[in-house]
Amino acid sequence: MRAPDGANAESDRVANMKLYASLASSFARKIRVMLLEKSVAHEVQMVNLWEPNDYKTTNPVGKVPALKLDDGRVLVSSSLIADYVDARYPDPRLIPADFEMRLEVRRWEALADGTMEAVSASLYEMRFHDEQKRSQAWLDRQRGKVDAGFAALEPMLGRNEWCVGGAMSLADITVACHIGFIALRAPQFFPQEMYPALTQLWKKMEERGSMKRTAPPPA
Ligand SMILES: N[C@@H](CCC(=O)N[C@@H](CS)C(=O)NCC(=O)O)C(=O)O
Repeated sequence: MRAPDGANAESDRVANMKLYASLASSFARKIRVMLLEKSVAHEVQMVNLWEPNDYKTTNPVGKVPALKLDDGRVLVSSSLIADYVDARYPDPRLIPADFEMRLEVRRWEALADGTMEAVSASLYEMRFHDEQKRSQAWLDRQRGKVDAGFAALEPMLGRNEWCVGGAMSLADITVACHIGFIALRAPQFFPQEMYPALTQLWKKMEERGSMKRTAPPPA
């Protein structure tokens, strides 16, 4: 399925690149939101990760997102793609140029991505193993990472309006995309009452047009 994800304003910049995503992926949503915030026109190809397909010819590790550049190279990993998108289309900057601020944004992103990866590991265990074959030790290990991840992020945000500095950045986008997925598909991993600051940021972010246009469908 193809969807014109970015193009609805005359001012949209034209780019010959193709983003591989899935409707539910919060890692892909990070990039979709970035491109929309920057009004960069682009093509999106939705990949059904759970049906047989030839997607490995594009991304050998079979994950979304991937970004095919106009010279044919394919970038994999949302963090690398985010770097590329922000450097190539710096208006508005979502990864600050200042070294310390940049480090903070990347620190937030890595912690939020790592927390989401532990949620994913649990969901894959439940998807691929019947109840009798599931490893409770594995599920407990992942749950410990999720709880510690959110417990670390909550005080980092505290009473601040944004994760880093005085403006929205990739950090806010990453946190909101991952919480958005978890709240919809696996709310047991994010008890909202335990994380009021993150919950408030996520809800504020969901009001943005870029987030509304990329909201994941219910399971
Ligand atoms: N570290 C990767 C994680 C991407 C990821 O885990 N994507 C999931 C969808 S949310 C995926 O493609 N899963 C399919 C698989 O692992 O086979 C990134 O930041 O892009």
